Amino acid sequence: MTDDRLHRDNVPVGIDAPVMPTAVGIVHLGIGAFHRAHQAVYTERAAIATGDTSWGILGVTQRSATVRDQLRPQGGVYAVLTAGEQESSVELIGSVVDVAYPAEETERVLATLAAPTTHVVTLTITEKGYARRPDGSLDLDAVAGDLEALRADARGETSVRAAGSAIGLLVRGLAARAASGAPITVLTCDNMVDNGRVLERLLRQAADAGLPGTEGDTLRGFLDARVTFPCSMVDRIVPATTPEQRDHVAQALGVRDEGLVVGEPFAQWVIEDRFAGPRPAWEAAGATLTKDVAPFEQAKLRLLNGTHSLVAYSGWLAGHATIAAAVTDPVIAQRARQYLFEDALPTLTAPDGLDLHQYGEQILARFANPHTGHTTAQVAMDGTQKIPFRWGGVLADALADGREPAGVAFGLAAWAEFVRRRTRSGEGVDDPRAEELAAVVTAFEVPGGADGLGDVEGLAGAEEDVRALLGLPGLLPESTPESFLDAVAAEIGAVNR
Ligand code: CS2
Repeated sequence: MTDDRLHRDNVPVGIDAPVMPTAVGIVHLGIGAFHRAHQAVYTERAAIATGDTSWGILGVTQRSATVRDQLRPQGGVYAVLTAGEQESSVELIGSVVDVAYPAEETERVLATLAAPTTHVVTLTITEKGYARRPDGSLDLDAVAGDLEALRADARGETSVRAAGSAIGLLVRGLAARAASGAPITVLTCDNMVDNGRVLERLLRQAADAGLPGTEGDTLRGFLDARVTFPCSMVDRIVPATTPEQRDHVAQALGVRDEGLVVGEPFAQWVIEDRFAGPRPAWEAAGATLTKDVAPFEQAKLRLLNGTHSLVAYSGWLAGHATIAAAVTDPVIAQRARQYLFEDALPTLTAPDGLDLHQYGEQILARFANPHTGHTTAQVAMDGTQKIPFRWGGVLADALADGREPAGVAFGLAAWAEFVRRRTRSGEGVDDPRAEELAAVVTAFEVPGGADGLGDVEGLAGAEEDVRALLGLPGLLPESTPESFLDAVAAEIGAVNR
């Protein structure tokens, strides 16, 4: 096995050389695997198609330095392994120029956000990165340190404080840019309904709370006149890269790539055409620019992500490690179809030119691709953040239409059972509201457990736990009737086969 590291100056022969950007035009907040397998690839291909190399990306990590430490020694270059049903391929991506870790490099990120050569900020910070309270407003406690830093920046304090959140970093970067007033587009690529509007609202709340009164006039005026927040829908299945995949690609390339990402062959990007200034020609790489993203976004969130979550929770409970194994389990496949075609699809208006039935079938086929290795545990993360966007709208619309969606009930029972089991076994769940979830679950004493946590695998007390979990503020629409909660409780047996 080779120890030689992939680098801009060490590109293996027999593979297309990556693009060498000549400037940084984009700052990307939240450089995880998804960005590297999606927007960075579109940016690379747009540069190849047009010859315009001025759209290099400065990637910004969130809480850890891992991606910086993977990519900086490689000059930003990494490989994408596309894992198809029939064949796989590897390509090199050079659009990421460097990666910054805010805990150590906030000053550099702020300066790049303010630089006149930067025209676009993109974000993939996941649902929880938006620091929303259950009612959707900005969690001011979560960004308090950043708002303090915003005031310190405004006072011209010379030592720059490290940013503690993406929203905080962004509001400070925009405040720094407001001085020159150069227009900028802030383009969120996270899986949320009306993602651009959500981000704009939170950002304005941060600005108002951080710089109230006349102190904030310049920033507010800048936001009103020079900054846009388009919505966008992104799609590509991108699992966490495994050490085996890294070894496999090292063997194929003859150099080691610590920044390798893996994705399925399918990719889609639909962007609201509302830019404040210049942008890359992403359409040259296959992106769709449109006036109205909402129908695409709704179809994707409700059909793809909603089904994904159902398959993940019920699959995990049935002992399936991967989405591909779960979705080919006949019981789960049947409930996934019920949710997709009977619950979610009738709530949607098809975007122009899209056949929703075909789209639904294609989604199920994509999930069944065993080569991506996407795990049920990965998709099961952060349920409290995802459920309102994926199932909430389907549930509200179906109820308004006089239907109680049986697939949503099954999905919710599977989520609640997943939380109950993982909490009672002591493993816990990966969710920003995990403590709240645990408090709800352990509030009920369950007989039968020597450890005091109760009978984990059995169903004693399950109904109390499940009903209490569904009552979590912000999880289900206000209009949810008691009879639907009964329907969810009635599925507990089915998710525990
Ligand atoms: C998944 C998404 O992890 C999840 O919750 O549903 O990451 C999904 O793979 C992507 O949105 C596909 O575009």
